[in-house]
Order: sequence, then structure tokens, then C-alpha cells
Amino acid sequence: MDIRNNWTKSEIEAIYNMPILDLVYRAATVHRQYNDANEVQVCTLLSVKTGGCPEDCSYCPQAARYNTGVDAERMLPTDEVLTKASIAKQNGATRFCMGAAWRNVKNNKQFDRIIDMVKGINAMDMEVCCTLGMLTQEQAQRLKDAGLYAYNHNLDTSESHYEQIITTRKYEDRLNTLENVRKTGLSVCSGGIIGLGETDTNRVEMLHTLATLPQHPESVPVNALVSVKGTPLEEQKRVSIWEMLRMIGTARIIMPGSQIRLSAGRQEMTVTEQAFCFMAGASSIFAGEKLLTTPNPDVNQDKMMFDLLGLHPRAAFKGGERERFAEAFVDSDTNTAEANS
Ligand code: SAM
Ligand code: DTB
Ligand code: SF4
Repeated sequence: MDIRNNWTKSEIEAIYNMPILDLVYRAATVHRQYNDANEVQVCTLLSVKTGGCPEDCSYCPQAARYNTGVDAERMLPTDEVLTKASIAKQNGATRFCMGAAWRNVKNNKQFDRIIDMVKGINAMDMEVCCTLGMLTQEQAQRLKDAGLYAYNHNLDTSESHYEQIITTRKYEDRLNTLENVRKTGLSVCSGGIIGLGETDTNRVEMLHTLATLPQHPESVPVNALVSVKGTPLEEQKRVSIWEMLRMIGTARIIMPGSQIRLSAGRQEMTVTEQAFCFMAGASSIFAGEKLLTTPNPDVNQDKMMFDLLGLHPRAAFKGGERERFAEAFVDSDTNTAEANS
């Protein structure tokens, strides 16, 4: 079964606009062809440097220019981050993602500390992910050498809608960072947000950009806007389940091998609505009582949901390099053992 990177906008539009039950059925079918549909990746987020961000992303509670009640904090101490990562692991998370409210990564002491955190969490056998804003290829390489597994950098919306949402950087900047990450061989995590006032065409355009990258992002987060008081988008209407299903289902069909993550917005969803999203091909969630600064369902609530729906958590490193290396180690150990016997 081939994975296509040559989708046209009209093909994607036709999928996105299918009768909703046909769309869910087709997405569920594709999901079963490519993946274990009862397996869900459990990721945990931690904001290691909160607030005070110079950017003007109009959805974001961490932008310094909006009065959202999220104040600029100092970076968390490394030992506190490692303790939180180990608690996340005990709670079943296999990916730990650290976020910083930065425009871009700078080669300073704070970056050195992030490198230490990456090393520490990698040693716990979890997939480590970071979302730190724009970075150069050299910085991406430094993270990779420290044991980073994935880098998150969302396109957020379509190129044509971007200026309505963010003016302090360009769409091209986002794409350049994704390219820098891809070149180092890190796993790429990139998706977007719905509910920013974009049209269905804008949504299709964003999906088109993601699905026509030279290689699909290994993870595609689909966030529903969490409208935060004080941001320019505080009055936005909550996105409906039908809009989430269309985004998730279309993403699943056009990027069948990727992890499609039901990301921000779960706090407002019922278990039935989330089940429908898993049916439509969602294969990953953020777990833990907080996303970066906003609430997320309680860990026990999610455990009950997994039990109820018969879902099981995905193992770490399943899709990636570490597993192959691990296999290689087993092989070479066996060979050595055989050679020595
Ligand atoms: N500063 C870095 C950046 O922008 O790439 C990393 C952290 S930033 C908070 C990571 C992502 O969180 C954003 O790209 C956006 O997709 C998502 N996000 C931020 N605020 C959100 C909100 N209110 N609702 C949904 N998603 C949000
Ligand atoms: C992603 O796509 N969503 C996450 C993670 N990647 C970094 C962030 C959601 C943030 C929601 C608002 C907040 O909690 O601050
Ligand atoms: Fe800053 Fe990232 Fe929030 Fe934009 S999304 S304001 S870059 S923390």
C-alpha cells in the first residue's frame, strides 16, 4: 500500500466534504489497513519555560502581549523536569514532550539545560520530544545527538490564513524549521489548530501542505482551539465534533501511516465524542492533567476511557530508529554469544 505525497487540493477537498459517515468509514478502513486501530500513543506535555513569549500568535495564552494571567516564569529546574517525566512514565506515557514559550532556540545556557533534560529523559527509555520554536539544522542536530526523538513544530493554519493569526513570523519560517528538523533524521511532529476563524478551504490547504511534504510528518496533532481569555481569539466559538472528525478522518486517509493526534480540546469532549475520533483514525493523545497551560482530562479518566473502549497504549520507539537499533543489538549480542560458545 503506497503512501502518497502527490495529493491534489481537489482530491483532499472531496474527501473532506464526503458525507460524514462515509468519511469516518473510509478513514476507519484505511486506519485498519495500516495500523493497529486499538492502539493509542500516550504522550505527556510539560511546559519547561512558560509565558513571556515575544510572538503574537493570536490563540496563545503565553504571548507576552496579551493579558491572559499566564505570567513569564523561569525555566524549570532539570531535576523537577526529570521527576515529572518519571511520573508520566509510571502513568503509561511513552512520549514526553517539553515546550518552551520561545520564538526560536538560542545557543545559550537555557539551551544547554534543555540538552541535559533531553539526555535525562532519553535515559528513561521514553521518546523525548521538544517544541521550542524555530531552530537551525545545527541546533536540531545537537538535540538529536543528546537523544531527542521527535521535534514538534505546527503549521497551525494554512499559508493563506497565516497572516490573520500570526504576524511576527512567516509561513516559510515554519517550513524552513521543519526542513532543518527533517534533515537531521529526527521524527517530525507537525499539525495545526482548528477554530481560529479559518474556512474549510483553509483547512484543506493546511492538510494539503502537510500531505505533500517530501515525507509526511510521523505525527500530526489536530488541536481544537482552547479559547483563552485575554487572547484575540477569546470569543471564538468552540469547534464541533463534526469538524474534528472531518479533520482527523481526512488526515488519516491522506497520511495513513502517521500518528494522528487528538490534541488540545479533549477537556471539552465526551468519551463518546473521543471514541468517534479514534474510529476516524486518531491514534494518539496528550495525557496528563495539563497541556502546556490549560487543563486536560484527568489521567484516571483516560484510564477508564481506555478500559471502556478496549484501547491499549502504544509501546515506545515502535515506529523508529531505537527499535531497529535495539534489534540490531540483540542480533549482535546473539552473534557474539554464538561466536564465544
Ligand atoms: N513556542 C513554540 C512554537 O510556537 O512552536 C512551542 C510552543 S507552542 C505553545 C506549541 C503549539 O501549541 C502551537 O504551535 C499551537 O499549535 C499550540 N497551541 C498554543 N496555544 C493553543 C491554544 N490556545 N489552543 C490550541 N492549541 C494551542
Ligand atoms: C500540539 O500540537 N499541541 C500541544 C503541543 N503540540 C505542544 C500544545 C497545546 C497547547 C494548548 C494551550 C495550552 O495549554 O497552553
Ligand atoms: Fe510563543 Fe509558541 Fe505561543 Fe506563538 S505559540 S506565542 S511562538 S509560545
